[in-house]
Amino acid sequence: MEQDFTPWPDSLAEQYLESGCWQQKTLVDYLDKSVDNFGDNTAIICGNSVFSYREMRDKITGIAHGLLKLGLRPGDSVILQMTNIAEFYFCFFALLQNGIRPVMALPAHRHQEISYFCQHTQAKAYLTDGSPAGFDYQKQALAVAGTCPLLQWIIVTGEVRIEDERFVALNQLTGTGPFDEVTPATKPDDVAFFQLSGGTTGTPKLIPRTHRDYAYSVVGSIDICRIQPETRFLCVLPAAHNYPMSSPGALGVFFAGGCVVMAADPSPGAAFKLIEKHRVNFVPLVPPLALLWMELADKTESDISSLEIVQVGGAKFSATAAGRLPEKLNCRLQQVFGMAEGLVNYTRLDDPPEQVYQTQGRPISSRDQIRIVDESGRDVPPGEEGLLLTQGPYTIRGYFRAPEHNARSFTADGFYRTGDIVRQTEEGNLIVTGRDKDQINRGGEKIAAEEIENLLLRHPQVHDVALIAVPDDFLGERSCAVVVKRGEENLRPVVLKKFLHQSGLADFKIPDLIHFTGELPKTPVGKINKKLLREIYADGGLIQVG
Ligand code: AMP
Ligand code: DBH
Repeated sequence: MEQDFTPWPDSLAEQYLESGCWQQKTLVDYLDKSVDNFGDNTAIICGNSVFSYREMRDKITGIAHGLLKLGLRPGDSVILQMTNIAEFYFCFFALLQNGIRPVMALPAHRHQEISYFCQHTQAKAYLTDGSPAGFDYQKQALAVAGTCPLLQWIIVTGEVRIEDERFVALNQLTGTGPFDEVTPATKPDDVAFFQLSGGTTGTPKLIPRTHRDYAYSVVGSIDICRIQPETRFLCVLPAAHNYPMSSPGALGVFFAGGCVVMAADPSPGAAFKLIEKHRVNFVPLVPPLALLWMELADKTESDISSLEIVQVGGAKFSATAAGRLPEKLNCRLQQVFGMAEGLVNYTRLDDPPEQVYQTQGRPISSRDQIRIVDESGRDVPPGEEGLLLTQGPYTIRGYFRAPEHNARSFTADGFYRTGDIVRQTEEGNLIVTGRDKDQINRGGEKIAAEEIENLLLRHPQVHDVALIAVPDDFLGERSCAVVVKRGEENLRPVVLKKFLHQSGLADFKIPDLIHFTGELPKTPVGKINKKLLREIYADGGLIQVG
């Protein structure tokens, strides 16, 4: 039988329970504690709308009722895909309270990804934006429904613009209240939702996270990041991503009684205005955004002096840029090296500056176990580079319904193979030095090479292809497809890009560069030699190697 969820071994589970890492509380219980303690505090600011904790609670209760009225039930899966709007969190908590499991799709995901999530989880509903600027999610939902017969409901914020009986407006579904309380239909050890892995294989991987493991990582992060009721957090990264959600993320802010300011537009100009207007003091960024902010900080007319802590994570931030950030943005820097599978590392706010600039920090918990090993799985000597393995109270033991991949991604004793190459300093901090997984990290956006290669191989004029990372000053890495053409006819890069776009792939996964070659170099065992390809194309394919 396909494994939906791989439990922790009993001996570890007992330790986590006895030591108090795992609490008998759901993520909704933590929010409700804030509703009790900080009911009148502002929880969310989104455009001109402001919601106190009590108002947020009412919204959640209304939606929870509405979802039950539609016939959705505990254990059902749904797709949650929204831009940065307050409804995202209302729907998230309403689903959790009912024991309905959202797949945390990103706004950038398109037909290809969404229909796969629907099919893989047999999703019954798809909750999305009704009227965002820029992209028509309603139209996309209709197309997805066409290929996913199990999808019964498409729930949209704003007005329904498509005549189809499966479409319902979120407002219409929930009415205005007052509402009775909804009996929570979920337990601390249940899978609460599915996070997404950047992946390394042909199909995206879903990460089942339980209430208690996720709550532990969030609560631990609140302490480390010093989140308090006074925290004013700007959410510029996609809200569903694990990092702005949980490290400490919006959940950390909600559980501490602080305020989350939603940024619909991630451009620095718009973000700076929000910082000034709402006196934002905390923000998580990815390296390219941090670089952009640093460049524009002294040119902006907005007053961004309220910023106290800027986090940078998701991809390697260079020590040089890190060293400049505090002065440029007049704040403290925290580096974050995390993964949706679990383990999160932070530099601490009172670490000496060189540790904050040069390392990616250390784990949240002393119960996070870390091993740094060589190719044969033996521990490397202290301070040396190796592959990072980890297990702990909030790191998964298996992906959702992926037995073959699980056999490769976890060691026999259950350590997750992160695929990251790191070394550990004497103080215990990790420095990420490389990667041993077939993935491109495009400024924090992860691309699984095999997924794109498989799609390109469907094009009649593509005989063979390898997707590799090439260095980029701004993004850190860009993606480059090296293609061996079939036949004599001309084939232009734009044709392949269009082909991928038309197959409904998220834009960030479309190769930045496409090069044609006569043959792909192979290793002695006959695999494509990506290491050599990366060397050849590092400089735009101009240097000759070997
Ligand atoms: P995912 O497993 O898709 O959630 O992506 C997590 C991966 O992002 C990690 O395993 C790293 O490869 C990468 N990553 C995240 N944060 C950092 C960081 N601060 N420095 C370097 N790589 C990072
Ligand atoms: O890249 C990530 O996935 C990531 C980065 C920082 C993450 O999941 C996190 C913190 O929790």
